[in-house]
Amino acid sequence: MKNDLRFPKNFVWGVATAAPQIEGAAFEDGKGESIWDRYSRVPGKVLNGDTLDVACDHYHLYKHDFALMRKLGVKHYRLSIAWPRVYPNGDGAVNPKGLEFYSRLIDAMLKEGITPWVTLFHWDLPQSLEDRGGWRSRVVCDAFGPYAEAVVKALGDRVKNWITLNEVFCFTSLGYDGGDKAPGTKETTKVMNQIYHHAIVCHGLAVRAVRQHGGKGARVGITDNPLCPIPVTETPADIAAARKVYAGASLRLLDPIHRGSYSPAYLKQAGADRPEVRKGDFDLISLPTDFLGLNIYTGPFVRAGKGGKPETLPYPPDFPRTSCPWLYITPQVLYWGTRFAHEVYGAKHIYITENGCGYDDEPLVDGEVHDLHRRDLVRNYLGELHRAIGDGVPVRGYFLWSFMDNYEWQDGYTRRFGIIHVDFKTQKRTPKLSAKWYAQVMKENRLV
Ligand code: PNW
Repeated sequence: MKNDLRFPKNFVWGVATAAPQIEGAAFEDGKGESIWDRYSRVPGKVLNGDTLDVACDHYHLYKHDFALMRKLGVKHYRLSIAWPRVYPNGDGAVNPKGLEFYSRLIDAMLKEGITPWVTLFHWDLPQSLEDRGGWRSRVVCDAFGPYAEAVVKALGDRVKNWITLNEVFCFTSLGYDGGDKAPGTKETTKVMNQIYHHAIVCHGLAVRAVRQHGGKGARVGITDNPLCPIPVTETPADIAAARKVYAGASLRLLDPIHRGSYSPAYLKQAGADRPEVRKGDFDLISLPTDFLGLNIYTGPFVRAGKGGKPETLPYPPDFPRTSCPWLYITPQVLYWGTRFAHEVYGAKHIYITENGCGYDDEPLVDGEVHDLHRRDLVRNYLGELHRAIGDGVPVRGYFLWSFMDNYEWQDGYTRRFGIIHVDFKTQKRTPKLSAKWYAQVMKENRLV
């Protein structure tokens, strides 16, 4: 076919999940309490009071889940390690059973021919650390370094792809700045800047751990979810305006990681609220990485206003969205989000580590789920990713969020992001139509 939407040879196709959202077994085999275990029990915080206690029971069903992945032709799987399973209190004594579980998990995955992509932190901070200041305090960095080292040492012989942190914005701003994620507090600007600083120090500690203990062929990067503005019109003026908004929104994260210091623009903006930086912090923060992971779901529209000044337009009330109020359907975000990362930060190996959509009612119809909305959304987004690659943006892979319906944080089990349907009463898994479609995409390496 002439206009075949084929992807590059060796393009990495995968699916993604995170430990707290699928594992369950929240207090089994010595696992400690996480801030989400605590937060989910605060009345009114999570829809229906859903907890992470059982989730998809992946802790017990993982072999079954990997067999299902193999059946769909999944070759790459992004998962996360639960910090409180490895260190129940965040630091102190390691829990051997936690490490043993992940060792078994990796073996089972490899047996099915699936390559692991392991995220060291996907939001489930040990509650004990939160009780001692959490991300506000340097105590998190002191604990995260040894945790990252312990995990890389235990699994580094088999795991070669490491992701340091998942979506700093979500576990910092949405957790500590009046948002709807754990621990659900509201801090000052100064504290927020310090929290971001601790996060990027932890990123550096994880990079160092992989370099020191990851063995041959180990690769490491962060997964960020930067604000990804879309130019209203693809003209130089609107593109420049959108790029400006993009760079301005990344001053606390991608910018210092890539430039090795805080920019004058950031320091001016922060003023007296600038974070305390210790000697050597930026040596860690700016350690070279091998790839950049991006979670991209949605983005605002920007145009050049008066004098070229960027203007972010509000979405009109009827702009199409998924069941998640924040997830406006904007396929072009995959084009601009990857292109700006390449242009602004020189990212040379980009992976979309998450993209997908959440819907509420996805009933089984004769043993199937006809999630044509998901199939349509993912196909349109992938078309824009294909366009980016065609324009020379170095995108190397794509992980669909999520392999299966799971615990969608404050939305509990109501919101379904999976391409596999999960009946949370029986734990039965049913591939949705989108799973069958995506299996074909992975197999043929093109949009079908
Ligand atoms: C990501 N926003 O979260 C997370 O990495 C996943 O754990 C999560 O299940 C998935 O996306 C779906 O929500 C996000 O408000 C949460 O823009 C919120 C936002 C973006 C990503």
